[in-house]
Amino acid sequence: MDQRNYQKMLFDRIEMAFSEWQDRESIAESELYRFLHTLKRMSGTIGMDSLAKFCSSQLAMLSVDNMNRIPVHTLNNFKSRIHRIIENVDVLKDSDSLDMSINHLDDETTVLIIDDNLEFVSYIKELLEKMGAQVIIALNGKRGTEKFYSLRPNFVLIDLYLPDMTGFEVLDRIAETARARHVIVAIIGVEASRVNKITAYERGAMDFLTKPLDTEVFISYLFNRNEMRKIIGKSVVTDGLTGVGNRRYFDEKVNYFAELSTRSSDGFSLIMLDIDHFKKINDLYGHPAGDDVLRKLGEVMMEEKRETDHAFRYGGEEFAFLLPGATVEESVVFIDRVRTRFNAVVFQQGDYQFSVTFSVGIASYKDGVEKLISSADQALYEAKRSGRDRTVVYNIETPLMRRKLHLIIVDDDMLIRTMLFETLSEWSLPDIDITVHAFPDGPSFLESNWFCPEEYYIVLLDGIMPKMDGLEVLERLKREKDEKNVLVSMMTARTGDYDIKAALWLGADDYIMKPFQLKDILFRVQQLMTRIL
Ligand code: GH3
Ligand code: MG
Repeated sequence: MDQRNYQKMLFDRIEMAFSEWQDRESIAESELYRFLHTLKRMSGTIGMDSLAKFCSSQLAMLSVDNMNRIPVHTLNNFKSRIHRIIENVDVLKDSDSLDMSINHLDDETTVLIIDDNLEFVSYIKELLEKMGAQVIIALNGKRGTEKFYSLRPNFVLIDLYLPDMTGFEVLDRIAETARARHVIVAIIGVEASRVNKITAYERGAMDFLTKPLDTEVFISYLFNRNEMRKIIGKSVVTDGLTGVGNRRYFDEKVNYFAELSTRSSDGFSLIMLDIDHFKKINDLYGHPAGDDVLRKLGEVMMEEKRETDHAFRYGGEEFAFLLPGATVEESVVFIDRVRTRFNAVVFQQGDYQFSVTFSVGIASYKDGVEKLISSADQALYEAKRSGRDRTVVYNIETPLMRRKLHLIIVDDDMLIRTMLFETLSEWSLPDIDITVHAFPDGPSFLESNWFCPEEYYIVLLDGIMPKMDGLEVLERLKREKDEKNVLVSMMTARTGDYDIKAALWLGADDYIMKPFQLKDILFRVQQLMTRIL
């Protein structure tokens, strides 16, 4: 459904209200207020800015608490003004994208901001998103550290004083890994004293930025560091932590082998390997212990492979082998050997000992690199789904389960719900089944038996709803289902910092301000999808 249809729905709603008032003597001022308020939100959402502006100007003169009655016949002027605006509707085209006046960062740039000053954070978030970057927010050091490891940002901006620790303590937890991954880490502080700067550099920050930030200086700083990051990235082929090939090198090699096998009859296999319950290891024993596990796995991989095989770190705790000339059967034998050795390793952490397993998906090259990777990935997903610590070989005859992504809209506003539902329902992805669900309120969603542990969820949650407030829904969701496969974006119409802050504290993964435009929502959902899948 395009914007025009939503406008039509909106016009119908306006006409419905007008004709209903027609039959009455008078209406309460509060009723008119609510009508204009809804109209303002919706017209903003679908790009009818002049109508939104008109509503704002009228709202300024009214009060929601006022029980005054307004005679209906005095509304004629008001109605004709709305009609005139509607006749000259300013349709916003989909191509009118975000403000492009500022230069673009590439869309792989992800910035993590660890700071509890919401005014600052939302300002930077908006600025960076306009420039095309992904932005992740953490309001305290603990969450910031977790997000650093799980979402692998390219930039980290850390406030000097956080509610649970200092920025320096965050540095202690991430600096080594950040360095190995060429992540740009900066401390941001109001107190740019000599001692603070020296401590920041000593403990692993690359930069010390002073608050308040000068926007222009900050933008040129970002571009400068981003260029440097890219140049370093291009020249490095090994992963700093584990010593195996990095993701960029994997991309290069897999394309090289694909090219080779189209010219000769030499096939090759891809093994994708993912550590089981790695998050628990981090949670129980700390990230340095997690890093030890990764290092050890890299070591075993390098020792077990043949000279002509290649080992890579594909993502956080996901690794890969490319085995030229190997059949899938040979690949299974090979990975069993790696598995036996790695499972036998006993990790020592203080008084605790633990061992670690991994799951594997294997596919052999047939038609294209993309297909190869998605086949191995699907097989890996099946290995996880069927119990972990095992190998699954991709087989075209027995199609494996496709990943299921659910987009859930919880909003009491029927128009917004319908609009989002219909737009999101038009989406499709090659290897993923997308289902869209819409609920009018929190309880009907929470009680709907919506969750299945092996599937993926993005919840778009309205902030203000009758029956159960959006924040309460969020709180229950995070309390009951704080899973990596459930992401929540809070759609908040409230302007006060408090609500966004409360949402982030409760664990919202993103927020979006209402009134929003459809394209903004789509952009955000797309970003969340890359985060979750
Ligand atoms: P599953 O068995 O389904 O794979 O569960 P999992 O816990 O292994 O997977 P999940 O994706 O939930 O967690 C992956 C974790 O890996 C989250 C992230 O914090 C951690 N991680 C990613 N990169 C690093 C790293 O370089 N060092 C450390 N210590 N942890 C990392
Ligand atoms: Mg894992």
